[in-house]
Amino acid sequence: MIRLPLLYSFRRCPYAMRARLAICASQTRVELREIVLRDKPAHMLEISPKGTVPVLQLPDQSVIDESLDIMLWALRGNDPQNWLSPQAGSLDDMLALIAHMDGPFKHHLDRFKYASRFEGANPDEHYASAISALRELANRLEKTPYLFGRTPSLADQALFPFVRQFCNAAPERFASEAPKPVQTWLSERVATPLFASVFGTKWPKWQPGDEPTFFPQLPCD
Ligand SMILES: N[C@@H](CCC(=O)N[C@@H](CS)C(=O)NCC(=O)O)C(=O)O
Repeated sequence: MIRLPLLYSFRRCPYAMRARLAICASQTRVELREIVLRDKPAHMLEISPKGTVPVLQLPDQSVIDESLDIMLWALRGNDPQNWLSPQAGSLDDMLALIAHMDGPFKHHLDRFKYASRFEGANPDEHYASAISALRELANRLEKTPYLFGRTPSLADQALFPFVRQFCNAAPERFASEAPKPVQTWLSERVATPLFASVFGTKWPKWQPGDEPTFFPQLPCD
């Protein structure tokens, strides 16, 4: 029997979402184990003690437990839509933008969305700072339909799950305050069949002994 990579995932987590997007786009198949964050499986913690999803264990037992590394692993294996070779700019340019958004933007997003968990956080200030970070995306999206040119790339796919999370934290405010090109870009990303493939199914929580669940269930568009 051919062993598939094993992915510990959580459907709503934007980091896990970006990993599933790249797994789909690279036509990779994995065994998916859906977890809940408050009750992490012992095997997941054994192979990745830091306790975050996504975690990918390869058939040779090696482990990749950073979402961006999982994207790069999948796409370096097969990249039929050229996510790693954008039509404008380079992979390094995309990684720099992703790092900026994973850093400051996510920092402000969390302090807006979960203000009560951060002592002294002023949600309005963090909202404004997150909107400023989105202006950087808007500057690009005013020139081309996607962040690095005329076709979607790694940067679009790695980042929209976080912008979606920010939008969903306060949809009306996002509609009035977020830059319009970012709103259009986000609406288009979440309407794709690819997004439906990674988010449209509600997987039951995995328990040891369960029959394997394969992801994707069908080839992704
Ligand atoms: N840098 C990690 C971050 C992953 C992460 O923080 N995932 C969240 C869920 S969205 C998590 O697992 N948090 C652990 C917890 O809440 O217990 C990555 O890119 O994979």
